Amino acid sequence: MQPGTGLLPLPVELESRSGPGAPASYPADVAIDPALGPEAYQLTTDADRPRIVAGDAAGAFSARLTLSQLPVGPDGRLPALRVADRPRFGWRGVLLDVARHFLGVDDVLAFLDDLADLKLNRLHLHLTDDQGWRLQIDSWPRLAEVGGRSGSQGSAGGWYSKDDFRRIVAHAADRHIVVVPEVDLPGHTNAALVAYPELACPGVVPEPYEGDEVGFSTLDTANELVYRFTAEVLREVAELSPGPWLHLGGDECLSTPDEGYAEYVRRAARLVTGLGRIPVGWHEIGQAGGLPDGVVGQYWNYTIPEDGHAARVRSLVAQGGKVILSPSDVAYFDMKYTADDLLGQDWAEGPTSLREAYGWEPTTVIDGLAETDLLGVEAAVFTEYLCGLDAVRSLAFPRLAAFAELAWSPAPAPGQQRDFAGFTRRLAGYARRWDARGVSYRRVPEVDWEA
Ligand code: TNX
Repeated sequence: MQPGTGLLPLPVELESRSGPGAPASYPADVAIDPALGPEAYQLTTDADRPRIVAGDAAGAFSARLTLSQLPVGPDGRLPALRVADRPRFGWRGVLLDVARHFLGVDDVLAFLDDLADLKLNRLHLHLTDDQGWRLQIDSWPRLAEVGGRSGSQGSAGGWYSKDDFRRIVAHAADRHIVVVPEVDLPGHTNAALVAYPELACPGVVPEPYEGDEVGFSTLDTANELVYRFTAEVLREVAELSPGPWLHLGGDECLSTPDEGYAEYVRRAARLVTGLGRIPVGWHEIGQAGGLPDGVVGQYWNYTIPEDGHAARVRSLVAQGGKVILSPSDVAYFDMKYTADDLLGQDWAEGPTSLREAYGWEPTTVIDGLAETDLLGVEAAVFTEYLCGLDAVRSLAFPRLAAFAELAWSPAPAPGQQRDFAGFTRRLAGYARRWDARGVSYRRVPEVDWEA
């Protein structure tokens, strides 16, 4: 038993396949039965040796995780129980913004361990923005070498070599997490324009940027060189990314003319499908017609949409697209917890409490969508003001645990709410795992942490 925690040893102390967060070799009898469905599992602990039947390898991974999280009695024995479990949503994602404040590879690997322990399965890496470009691109080397030098608030910057990026992807894959790389285009491109001013509109002289404004930068969508740039960058990103999705951004292009925006997004999305990948973009891309079938839109406006936003999502679905929901008033964990906080933003309808992070219902956000239009949900941690892993974690946790439960568990019965009091009791127990691994989290007053 883990001393003092009342829990089984963490995966870190098991004979795990590849280090912390990978409970891959916890002793159990495992069988795969595809009839159970993707990610589903059954776990039975009434005999000497736990038994697992899983729909696939991801389900078996989740089963082992559940096993490693069971409380053991004073005699060191597991409780006898039978769990039949499956996730509500196949896409349970987190966006990590490494463009504003860069995070080194080891920090990203540690964050992946945090996500895996909550059965989250997508890491959306926001790799480029006005403040910095964070990935080596051989055909356009100044992107990293020059665009990688800057960061928010005068931070040092940095960038991932291709080997760095492969390490992140492999560590994620060992935990059944798919990395979704985002190259934010054609806006949010100031760092790229500093590296290659010929991609900017005539007369624009880009300078490194450390602030938190958005919408001021754009590639020149009337310049054919921009399309060659886009094709070469996306090709290299695809080569590094075995997952099915490539995120091309498309948000807040306030300086891009509407027609140029629509043409650019259409062409960039086609480039992605030409690389054998599924294009993902922020929900604004729905305003461009002619998007490829199966395109994915990520919704970032509020749980009660402002004018025009829901229409773009519906337009995307009408073109054969699917939706990921990231309502910023409940799932952006770079927001403050309370108005008194010093750290965090508040533009998304004010602070976001743990209760708000837990209490929303995905199917009611955009009128006219069926649950089958939803690929899933994603939380976000943007980092204009978050420097380093501890800051990211203390804004993400415990809200990300609330999000993970909402992403995994069945919808509450009609007219019912999720049981917040029950969640906070379970959370107090779960937090011992964060304590044991030294993960920073906010001890919000809604939870009795000593219970
Ligand atoms: C909005 S929501 C952004 C990001 C910022 C974030 C800060 C969206 C698609 N873009 O550029 O970093 O707010 O909370």
